[in-house]
Amino acid sequence: MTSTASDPDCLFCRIVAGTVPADVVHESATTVAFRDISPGAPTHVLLVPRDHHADAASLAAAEPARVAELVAAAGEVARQEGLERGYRLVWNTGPDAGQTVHHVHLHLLGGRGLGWPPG
Ligand code: DGP
Repeated sequence: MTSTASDPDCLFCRIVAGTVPADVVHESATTVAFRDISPGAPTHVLLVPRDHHADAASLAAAEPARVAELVAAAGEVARQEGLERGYRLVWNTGPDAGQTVHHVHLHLLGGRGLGWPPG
């Protein structure tokens, strides 16, 4: 499944619906942002569209404005979190990138110096 309003078997659709708890830090009509359960940095937030899309390219093809909304929301969360020194945005896509949840999510990482290239 690549695109549908909601997939009852999808973990992040369930977080969006509120049936799985999460530490939500930002919400809009189209976007939800919540803390990663296994943080890789002092700030590690996942930003997702409310509608189910498998990955960033699928979202960009179906609803390009949502991509910009996620990036703008990440900027708001970064301000909220005091990340004046910078932050990293990551879209893991597919198995080689380690994508484990197939509802597109933008990782926002910050709060420490981040190495490059990532592992
Ligand atoms: P990725 O590897 O890019 O698919 O990232 C999936 C992220 O989702 C990973 O960093 C851990 C996070 N995650 C997995 N299960 C849960 C959960 O139940 N709640 C929250 N808040 N995050 C989760």
